[in-house]
Amino acid sequence: MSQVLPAEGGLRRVIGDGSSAPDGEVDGLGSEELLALYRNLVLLRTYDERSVVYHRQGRIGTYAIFWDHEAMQVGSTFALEDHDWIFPSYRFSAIGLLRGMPVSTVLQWWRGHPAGWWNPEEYGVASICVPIGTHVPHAVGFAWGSKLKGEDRVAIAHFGDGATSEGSFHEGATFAGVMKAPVVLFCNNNHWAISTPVAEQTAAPTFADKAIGYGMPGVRVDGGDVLAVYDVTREAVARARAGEGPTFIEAVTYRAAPHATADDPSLYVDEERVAEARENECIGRYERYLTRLGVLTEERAAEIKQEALERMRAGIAEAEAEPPADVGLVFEHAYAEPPPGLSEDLAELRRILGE
Ligand SMILES: Cc1ncc(C[n+]2csc(CCOP(=O)(O)OP(=O)(O)O)c2C)c(N)n1
Ligand SMILES: [Mg+2]
Repeated sequence: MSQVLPAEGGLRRVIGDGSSAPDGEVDGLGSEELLALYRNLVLLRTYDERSVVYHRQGRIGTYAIFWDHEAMQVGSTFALEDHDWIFPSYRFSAIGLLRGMPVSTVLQWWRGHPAGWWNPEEYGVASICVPIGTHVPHAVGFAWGSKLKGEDRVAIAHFGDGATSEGSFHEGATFAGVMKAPVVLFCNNNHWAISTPVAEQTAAPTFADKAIGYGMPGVRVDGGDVLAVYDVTREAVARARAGEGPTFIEAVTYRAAPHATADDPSLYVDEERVAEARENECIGRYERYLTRLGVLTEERAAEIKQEALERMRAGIAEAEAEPPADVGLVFEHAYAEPPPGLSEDLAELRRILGE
């Protein structure tokens, strides 16, 4: 097995461009696995594109778009065992679909319906984390705890470039290094934290350079190359499982969509780089790779896209068929001993809602 190199300058890449950059390959992936990766990429892309439409139709709330971030989610999840745990940020909200979570569950999360919260043990996927970086110590603590219990589990935490400026990231990474926790710190460097560019986020040459300060290897990978992401994550997971401790992965991409449905990036984004990123988006690249390999035909690709679309249609129908949640839930579980007046507030709310 190859070694993860500390803070490589260049990006790991497997998929070529069909001309001057040659295609590589990854050990252990036959055509069935290569197609499974493709199916998962398409599922996430379809989820994302439909969600933007559902948002515009008023059927889900504000939504954090992950267009062209699919390769990072699919490649890294494919490198895990089923009993390993994933700690996602809001950017990777639908990563549970790769673990068999129903589409309707994730849609309900974005609809603010309690049915959008799942039991993490069921899928090995923790709750979607909205506060930036606070799930990094959770993932590290989970991994360290698993190690103490003699379990064979690895945890992976997904966060953005901006999250590396947070205290939670620092605390989690410090702890992971010192305790040799079996964790993978997966940083999606999409060059933006809403409108803050990476140059204002750190003075370090790369985010992977930060790893050395925590005593762990840092590796940089092309975040749009699903096979390279799989490969680096697989190495990091093997390292963690072998008791050698954490790895920091910097997966590099350029955010080609707004931060979320409430954002207007035309005020700050570099349009030329967006155009370049859209041209080179991760699914098209992988489709062309599979076609060169003779693994994918146009008909097969069309069938896979149709299947994903049908899953989404069924998912939104299922979500919308669910009765609205009881507003009383907002008041429950907040206090062990509810303060006086809370029951009056609930009664007032019920009156306003005509219940
Ligand atoms: C603790 C905290 N501070 C601020 C915010 C507001 N906020 C939401 S997304 C975001 C940017 C995060 O950027 P990055 O970590 O690069 O992740 P990306 O959105 O690019 O995936 C900020 C500052 C928040 N959610 N939590
Ligand atoms: Mg970012």
